[in-house]
This record gives sequence, C-alpha cells and structure tokens, in this order.
Amino acid sequence: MAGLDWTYGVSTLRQWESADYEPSLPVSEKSNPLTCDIDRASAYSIVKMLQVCDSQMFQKEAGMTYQRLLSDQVVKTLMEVAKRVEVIIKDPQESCVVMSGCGTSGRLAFLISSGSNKALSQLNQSEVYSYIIAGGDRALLSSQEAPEDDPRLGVLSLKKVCEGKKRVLFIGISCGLSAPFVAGQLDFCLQHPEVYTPVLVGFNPAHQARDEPIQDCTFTFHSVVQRMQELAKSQKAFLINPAVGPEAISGSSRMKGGSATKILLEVAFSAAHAATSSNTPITHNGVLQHMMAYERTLAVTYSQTDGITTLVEAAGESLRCSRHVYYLGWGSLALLGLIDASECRPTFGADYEDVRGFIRGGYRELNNNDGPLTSLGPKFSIAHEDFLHLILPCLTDKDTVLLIYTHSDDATEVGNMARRVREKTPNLHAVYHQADGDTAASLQQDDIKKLCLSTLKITWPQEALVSGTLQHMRELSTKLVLNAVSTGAHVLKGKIYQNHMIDLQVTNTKLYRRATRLLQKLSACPEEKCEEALLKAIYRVDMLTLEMTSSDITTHTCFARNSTKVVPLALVILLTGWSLVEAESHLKQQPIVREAVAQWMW
Ligand code: F1P
Repeated sequence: MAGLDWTYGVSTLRQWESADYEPSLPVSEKSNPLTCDIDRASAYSIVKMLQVCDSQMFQKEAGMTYQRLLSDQVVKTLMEVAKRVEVIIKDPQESCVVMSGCGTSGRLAFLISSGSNKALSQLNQSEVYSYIIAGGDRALLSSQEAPEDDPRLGVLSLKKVCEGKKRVLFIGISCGLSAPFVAGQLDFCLQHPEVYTPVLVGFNPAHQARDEPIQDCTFTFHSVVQRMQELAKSQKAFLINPAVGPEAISGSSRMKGGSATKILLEVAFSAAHAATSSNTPITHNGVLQHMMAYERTLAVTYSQTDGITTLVEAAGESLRCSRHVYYLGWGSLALLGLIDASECRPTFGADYEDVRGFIRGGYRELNNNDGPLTSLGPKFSIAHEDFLHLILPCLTDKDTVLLIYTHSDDATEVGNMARRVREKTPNLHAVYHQADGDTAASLQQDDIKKLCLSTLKITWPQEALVSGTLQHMRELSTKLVLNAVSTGAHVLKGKIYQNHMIDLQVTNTKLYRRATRLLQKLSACPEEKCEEALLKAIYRVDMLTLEMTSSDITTHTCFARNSTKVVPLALVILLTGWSLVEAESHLKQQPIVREAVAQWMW
C-alpha cells in the first residue's frame, strides 16, 4: 500500500482496531492515532498523514473485528444491490433508486445520482436515480445541520420523491449510522416492504449504530439496524457498513466516509449499468477489481504529494491572513469544489467566504432538483460569472485561486479565466487531469501553466479511459486533493487541537454529544460539568436558568445556530474557571483556538 512505509509501522496503522482503543466510541467518532499531532505538523506532513489515513480504507480485514471495504461480505452485498439496480433500470416507469443523507452524505447522494443518471443517458437508458438531502437543496451548498435530527422530515421527503412508484430501492447513507433523518426513512421502508427495499450505507459495525432515543419515535437508529439485519438474511434489506478507520480529523466523515460512500455506490451502479447495456455479468471479481481501481486512484493522487503540499501552504497562508480560497471548476469536478467549500463552515466554524466554490455554467450545470437558488443569498451565487462580478474586483495576492479542470474541458475558456485572475493576483494554481499520452491537450495546457504559480498535473493511465471509470477516478482524486487543501489550510490556521476540531458547530444532537465528549477529553472534567459549560457558552450566560437547563437538546442546538466559538469558550471556562466575559475577551485576543487553550493543557 503506497505511503505505509512513511514513518508508521503496521501496529500504529491498526491500533484503532484494538478492543481497548477508545472503546466507548464508534469507529466514525474515534480519533485516529496517526494524526494525533496533525495540529503541529508542516503542510507536507499533513498531506502525508492524510495519505496514510486514506490508505486505511483499503486495509485488508484482520480477524473478525471489522468488515472492511474489500471484505467478501461487502463485495457480495454490493453484487446483490447491483442486481436490484439492474432490475430497476429495466423498469424505469414504475421503479427508481433513491439515495438520501444529511450533510456530506446528502451531497454525495446528489453527486452520485447526477453522475449515474448521465451514465444511463449515454447508454440510451432512462434515468432512475434521485437524491434527497436533509434540509433540501440549499443544504447542497450550505450547512443545514438541524434537519438531520428530524425523522418525519425524512419520511415526507421520501414519500414525495417516490410518488407513483411501485418499486423503490432506497439507499440511506449515514456514515456514523446515526442520523435520525435517515433512520426515519429506513423505518418507513421496513413498514412498506411491498414497495421499498432498504439499503444502509455507513462505516460502523451494526452494534455501534446510535442507540439514543429519537424524539417522538419508538425506534432508534440501532433498533432499525437490528430489524434490517434480520431481513438481510433473506435479502429483503441490505447493510453495507465496512469500517474505514477513524477520520484524520475526528468525526469528519466528509473525508473517508464521503470517499467510501462514493466508491461503494459507484461500484454497484457501474456493475448494474454494464449488466444492462452489454450483458456483462455481475461477478465477485468484477466488483473487487473495480474497487481496487479506486485504490490505485489514491496512489496516483498522492504520488503528487509535493504539488498538494504547495496548494495546502498557499491556502493556509490565505486563511491565516483572513483572506480567501476560491475553487473555479469545470464539470463534475467543480461540484466537488462546491461540496468541499460548503463543508468548511460546519467542520471548522469557517465563514462561508473563507473557502468558496464556483462552477462553470452555474445552476444549469448543477441541474439540482429545485433549480437556481440564487435568490437565497450571496452564498448561493456559484457561477463563474458570479466570481467575475462579485469576487474578482476585490481579489488580492493574499487570496488563493485554484482552477480545477480536465483535458476535455474548453482550454480556451480556462485560459481566459486564468488571464482574468492573473491580472489581479499571481496566487493562481491549477489542478489539471490529463490522460496519458494526450499531447494535443498539453500544448494548450502549457499556456495556462505559464499563468499559474503551481500546476498539480494528474495523469491517468489509458486503462482508465478504456474501462470507462475515468470520470469517477478524477472525481475521487479531486475530492482527496480538495479535502487535503481545506483541511490542511484550517489546520495551519490553528483550527484544530491535536486531531479534534474544537470550533465545531453544535447544531444537531450528534454534534452536541461530540462537543460534550471533546470537552471531557480536553478538560478532564466530569460530563455534567462539561455540559454545563457548553450550555453557558451556547446561551452566553454565567448562571444558567432553570428554563435553560430543563430544555431539550433540540432547543439548545437551535439556539447554538446563532452562537459562535461555543466549544472553545466552554473549554476556556472549564480550564480557567473564568467568567464568560473574561473567557470571551481572552479568545478575542488569541483567535487561534489551539494557542488560546494550550497554556492550560498538560
Ligand atoms: C452527516 C453529517 C456529516 C457532516 C457533519 C454532521 O453525518 O451531516 O456529513 O460532516 O459531521 O453530520 P452522517 O449521518 O453521514 O454520519
């Protein structure tokens, strides 16, 4: 496995699998031992750590502890799901495949459904895929964490998408096996087996599914999973839940969780498409080989460590001096830019202007359910024209701009954009995907290269072109690069303590629990005291009222939507015993959270 020899031994790589490693936490919430010092690492080391973390996705199963991406059972389930999809493709009037999730999982549902529908159109087949994202289409581009807690909303949106259908393959995605929105939908499917076959995609073993009661519901995520496990024996439900190891930044399921979601679903759907269009049988080996092509994508991408490091450094420098990072993309790669940018707010407490994505063709290219969202506010302006009108006039050399494109995009157009940006700033970089031996494209590319401070050129072997998986590989590769850029830049900005995002938003139950746990870990205070400090920081008071302490978590998380720096503030209160005002003023003087709290930590 590429990169594994980089300072880590096998025992460190597999340490998270040990039964006594953070035993109370599900895999998706554990902290990764490989990245415990990521907050003090150089840009180069950050990229190396991310590489090794990503490579954990493809580790082989060892013992009975965890199913892995390449495990037999996972491959078998993917084959069964692919067969169901094949049946649906043959009957597009009466049936459909629906993918649903919250946050990143919903965004990937969108990305995968649009890519897979395009693939079907190219095969002259009708489109069968649709997506649901908690909070609706606005959540594709902005952080909407609260709807994740609402199972009824999940059911309503599912019913709406499936109106008139007689057969539905429902794919609920929740990396942590935790989102009530998805649990509600799965429960609904289980109640209507004549129409719905439920599939669950996530990255914890079934027994680690969340067992916390859901308001006004008789089920928990865990109980839904148990019912599905029972039905899975007769293939009336499917669970695809390999472990991919803890995230590089604890709980940041947008990273490996998102990548593995993309891999699993694309593998199943591609197998179904090949079976429909060219009678290629769905085989164990075919599915396995396809998964391994994704493993090679990791190697191809991370062979460019120096280029990625340059981008992380540039983006980190921009964020450090309160300037911005802009992704200007073409085609579906631009979509990955939009997705990555939208995640910075919930993940790092960033402002929407810190990292922004733009797509050529705007909403026309996006082709989302609800059409243009521009009326919702400036952060929903996503076309290149918007960048030229709104951003370019104020661009400085402290901002970082990334062009993201492939050899099949219009090079003249990319060149024109590069020139416009270059008039304002030399801090222009390119992420460029080309096919091996594509010399015609590289002539035009030379002109663009001259305008850029750095060019990350990713070259794909001809074999990817032949197997028709090139687009998927380029997308995953772009996802890895952009995740590294935005994560690395925020680490360099000081947003991370050890490998925890301290400045996380506390806007749903999962994040509330994560915040409390983090406070316990970092302050060594008991849970009760940590929750008290968290509430003080949320409500901005030194004395909690009875009304505050007796409210439910939903009330707290609703209120927290308008509060900033909640967790850092709570941590300073816990560590120092200061009043809220004192703690607030301390954080103002030292906005780098890591530095602000470091002096009181061991
Ligand atoms: C969904 C999700 C994540 C997001 C954040 C909050 O998680 O919205 O995508 O990054 O951590 O939760 P899941 O249901 O896929 O586990």
